[in-house]
Amino acid sequence: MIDAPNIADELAQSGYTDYVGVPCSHLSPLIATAQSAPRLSYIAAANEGDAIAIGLGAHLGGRKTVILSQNSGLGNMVNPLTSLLRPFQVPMLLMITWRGEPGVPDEPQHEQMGSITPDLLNLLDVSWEFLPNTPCEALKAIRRGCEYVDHEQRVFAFVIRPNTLSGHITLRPSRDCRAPAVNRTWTGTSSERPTRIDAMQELLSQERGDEVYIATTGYTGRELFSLNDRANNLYVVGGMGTAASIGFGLANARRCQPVVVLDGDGSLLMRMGSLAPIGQHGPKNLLHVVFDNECYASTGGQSSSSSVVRFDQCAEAMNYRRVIYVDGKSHMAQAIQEAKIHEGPVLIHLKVDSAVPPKLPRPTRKPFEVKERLIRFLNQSQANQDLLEHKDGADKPN
Ligand SMILES: Cc1ncc(C[n+]2csc(CCOP(=O)(O)OP(=O)(O)O)c2C)c(N)n1
Repeated sequence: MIDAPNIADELAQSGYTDYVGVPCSHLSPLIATAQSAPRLSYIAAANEGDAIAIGLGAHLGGRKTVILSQNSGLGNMVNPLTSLLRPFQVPMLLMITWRGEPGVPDEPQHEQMGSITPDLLNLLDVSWEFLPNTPCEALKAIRRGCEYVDHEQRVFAFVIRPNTLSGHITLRPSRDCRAPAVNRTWTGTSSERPTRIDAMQELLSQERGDEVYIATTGYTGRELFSLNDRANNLYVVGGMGTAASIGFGLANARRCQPVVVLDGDGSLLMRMGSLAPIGQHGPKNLLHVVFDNECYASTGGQSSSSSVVRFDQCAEAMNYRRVIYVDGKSHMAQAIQEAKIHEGPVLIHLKVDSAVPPKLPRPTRKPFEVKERLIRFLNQSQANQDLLEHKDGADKPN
């Protein structure tokens, strides 16, 4: 067996100090290590697909993330792996425990996934190897895996057999406090709902100028592109429902960078659980805008189930700091202004008309080019901020 703190030390030497995932009992020693060591961090994602999206957001902010998952969670990762990490060319390290290995007695629910795990990783074109269970070999393997991720800028997975990891398991109770949210409701009549592009225009007209916009799949991203294609935009063309987690990963990695998530009702309903880690970690720099047109406009306008959903109340229940509901054109500008000036996480649930401009263009740059452009923007804005802080410090009398 290998001592989990030794694995964490080796990973830290390659720059991996952040862990995100969903537990497997066989990962407990590593999760306990990540939770207790001062220089490490652990985020409990609601599902493994969201963990990948949080890792992508952190990557935008210059951090390296280890994704922890049981092989059952591979099913939850398939969409973000294929339609998010691949088109955006995002490097990432996965540690996946192997339940249901053929020939090893295990529970019936692990049998099928256990038997296809290596083939599934191959099919997904994810390079992988078993984590050896002798310390010296394991540490060498960790170094190899990290080098692969760095050099190839691709995903690499370690498959971990049960009882490979050891260590003290002190489970830490969560001591997060629930902050009472401020809840505001502005209602008009549904006949005066703005279109999403009008609402987006209002949002952009009130910007500071340094915000990053993460726009969800389909027409939302295309509308943002048509309004203003800039380096601070990310069009989440795949991985439907992951925009909030990507925004959270970035906001968490860059605490001074304002991040605005442009979400849709269909997208958020697909991954509602993603609100919980946002509420738990409470990034102050995150504004989550949900444009609710009560349908899947991008695929032809089929109705969604959001006509009965109050996303603001869901976010309040998930510990967002401020939630705002607005229905009607007349209050929109004021509601957006309120959302923008308060500390996050703020969620604004904006009821919009489902009309979409005709012949909406699609982003002309490839997803990875948009991502690289955004990373350059973020690095520049960090450099400007560092310069400003340095100047401020230099201006202060001794
Ligand atoms: C996992 C997944 N399922 C389905 C689709 C097809 N699809 C693309 S955009 C979209 C609708 C998104 O709905 P919403 O967020 O409400 O935005 P709207 O279409 O109304 O602009 C769907 C279903 C997809 N891309 N990925």
